[in-house]
Amino acid sequence: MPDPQIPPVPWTPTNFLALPPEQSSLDSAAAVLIPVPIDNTTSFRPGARHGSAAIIAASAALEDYDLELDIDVAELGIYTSPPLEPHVGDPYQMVERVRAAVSHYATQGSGKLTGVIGGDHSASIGSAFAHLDQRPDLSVLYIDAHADLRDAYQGTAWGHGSGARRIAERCPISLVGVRTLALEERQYIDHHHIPTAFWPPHDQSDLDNIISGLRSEVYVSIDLDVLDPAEMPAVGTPEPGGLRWLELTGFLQRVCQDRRVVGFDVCELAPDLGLPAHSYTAAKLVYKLIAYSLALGPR
Ligand SMILES: [Mn+2]
Repeated sequence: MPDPQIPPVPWTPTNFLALPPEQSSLDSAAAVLIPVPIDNTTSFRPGARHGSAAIIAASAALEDYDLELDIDVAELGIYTSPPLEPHVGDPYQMVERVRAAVSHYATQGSGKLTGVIGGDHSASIGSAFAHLDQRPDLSVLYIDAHADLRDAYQGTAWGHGSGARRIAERCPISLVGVRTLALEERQYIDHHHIPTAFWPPHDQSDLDNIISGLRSEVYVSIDLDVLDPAEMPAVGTPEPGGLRWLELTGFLQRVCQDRRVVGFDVCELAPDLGLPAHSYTAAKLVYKLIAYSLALGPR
């Protein structure tokens, strides 16, 4: 029996959004987050291995109440898994490790929205594959400053420069935000008719066409470098001329209203390359994606 003379100790939970057990247990959660602290395939500036921990730490400062949607996001229930152990011997083994972790939670019928917090963007491959294993009719929406369509880069076919290519070999993929790419990638887009909204878009219809081309169930992969470096410099490969925060969240809101988002990843935060505000921005993007998917979308 607790001693009524001793007040309960107010521990701060260390999960996403610092939720108490009743809002963060796996049973009660509508969303699952899996931290994947890897950056061994990063090609320019490393540091994304610290991204997931920084996002979870920053998320403690987010308000549970979301003004835009007028809902309490904590009430949705969010379970944060322990961080996945990196495999640094072979990038393909890491893909398989992410695939196994996501499959563990995203089983058919669980109904839970399953998200990966990177880590470098190679985490998207295993995560998307896990969903595709169970939902072969999925579309993948790949939001990134880069096309990630190289067949291989720096000696591996399973690194962060080839994520969209590996996914495109298995299912329809649409790209948004691309503003730099190799000739090989440009030719792949043209030859395979990959729907792509380059940035800046020609007009609003570019994004309308991306959404209308998506199947009813969608996996969303976000490389934070799609944002303009003015708002998100804490990434390994910053690229000028990107989306602003309101452009990205406005687009995601439309996607989540029109399609059933079943899984996602948010990758490439390298917190030591930016300010605390940038980790907070990344945490808020994860929060918005969960809220839009669960509160707005068909489920
Ligand atoms: Mn990128």
